[in-house]
Amino acid sequence: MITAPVEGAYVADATPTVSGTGHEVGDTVMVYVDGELACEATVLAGLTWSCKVLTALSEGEHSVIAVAVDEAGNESDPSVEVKFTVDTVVEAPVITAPKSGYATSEPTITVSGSGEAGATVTVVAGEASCTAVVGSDGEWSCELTLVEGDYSVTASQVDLAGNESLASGTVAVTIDWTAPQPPTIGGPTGFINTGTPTVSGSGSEPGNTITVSDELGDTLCVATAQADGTWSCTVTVTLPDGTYTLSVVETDAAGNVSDSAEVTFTVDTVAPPAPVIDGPSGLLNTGRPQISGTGTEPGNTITVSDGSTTACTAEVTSSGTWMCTPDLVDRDYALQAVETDAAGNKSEPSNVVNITVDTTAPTPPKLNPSDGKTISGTSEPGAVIVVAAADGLLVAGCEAVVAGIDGKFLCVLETPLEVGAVVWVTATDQAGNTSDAAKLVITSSKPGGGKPGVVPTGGSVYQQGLFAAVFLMLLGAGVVVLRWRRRLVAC
Ligand SMILES: [Ca+2]
Ligand SMILES: [Ca+2]
Ligand SMILES: [Ca+2]
Ligand SMILES: [Ca+2]
Repeated sequence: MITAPVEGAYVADATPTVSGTGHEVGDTVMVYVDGELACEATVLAGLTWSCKVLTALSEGEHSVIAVAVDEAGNESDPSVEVKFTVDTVVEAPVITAPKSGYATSEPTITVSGSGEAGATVTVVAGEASCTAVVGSDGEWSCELTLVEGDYSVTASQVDLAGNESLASGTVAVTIDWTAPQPPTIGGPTGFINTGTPTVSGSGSEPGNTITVSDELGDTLCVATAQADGTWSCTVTVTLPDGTYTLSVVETDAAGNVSDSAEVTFTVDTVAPPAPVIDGPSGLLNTGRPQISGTGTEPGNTITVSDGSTTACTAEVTSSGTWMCTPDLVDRDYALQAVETDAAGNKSEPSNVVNITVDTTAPTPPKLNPSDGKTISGTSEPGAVIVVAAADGLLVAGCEAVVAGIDGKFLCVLETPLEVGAVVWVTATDQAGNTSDAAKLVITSSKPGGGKPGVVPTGGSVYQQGLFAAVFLMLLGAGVVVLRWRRRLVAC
């Protein structure tokens, strides 16, 4: 009879050894596999025999019988047929669950997959392992209990014939039952002028999910923390104007949810009304005028501009007024103001205020020779000419004469001056800038006679003393303030 392989055995050898027992020492045993002679053996002293199949058998089920032949050539009845399976192959099992990248806060995970029916699968993850027998459907599963950490889970199997497989592909699994820190929020803060703000932050665990919710708990947007820990998402519904406190939580891959952080801001999409510039306007003899006006909302910013150039900025006071002082060079300006609220909403422009800055004094008047009865000469058109005596007092009849559009002027003295008398003549432009004084010596008793007594200022003016006299004089519709300086003119 055949004692090996046993009925139903799986053998991992394509040329298995068949062995058995006989009845007479020296008998020859003919071993037939699937009806073909596979090998011959001799019954030994212990009445045992064995021989190794000579030609490799195919994978799969086979049957074997043995027939004994004595020295006389008599054949026995065949032995009981034994069926066995040759199996020299085993593939690595496949892990189908969990998928690589799986993270959970549960300490126990079920690992399942496919393998060779009947094989024993061993799953390893770090120090932990579990085993399972592959069912007839080719499926298996077992449970691993793990501590927190990142794992590479692999499986291998040993089939019924004893063939040991290589390891399966690895599956990355994370066990994590620690909640993240609440997210750090960067904004928005204060006033914003959009109802669909972008909420952002930093310092989160890369890959974590950031969820922004309103006071009712409804989700407004969701972000994923980037590799550098930053995140941002734009609110997907339009928030009406108002103040909001949104809560933000961070959820890790294992589903652990942080405490919530809060972000508070005010949505304001309404622009303020246009402000008003009160003044000043017109001709100015300073480059630093105080521009003032009224606004609407205290704290708002007023920007005064000339075209696209900002002249100055101011804040609307609690009383609704504002004032700022620009630095302007001599030229014409058309100033307008815009009011910007805290959310950045800009009003329509204000009224236009035209100003002309003129800080340049005229050159001293050019004086004609004088006979002491009239003073004449040329200056800047429109300038106010003032004639003063050596003692600083204005000369009656010549207190204020306006140069014509050709620049010429002439005044008649109420009391004629003596030959040799000295007067000082200044020109004040329409912006109020006063020239240096020109000196005139009365040189002739005849009009236009004698040598010119005028010494227009050249490069040799030096200031000997400064007499400041303020004269208020009514001129046309305005009051012109003149400062008169006495200067010596070198001849
Ligand atoms: Ca196998
Ligand atoms: Ca965690
Ligand atoms: Ca507003
Ligand atoms: Ca001027």
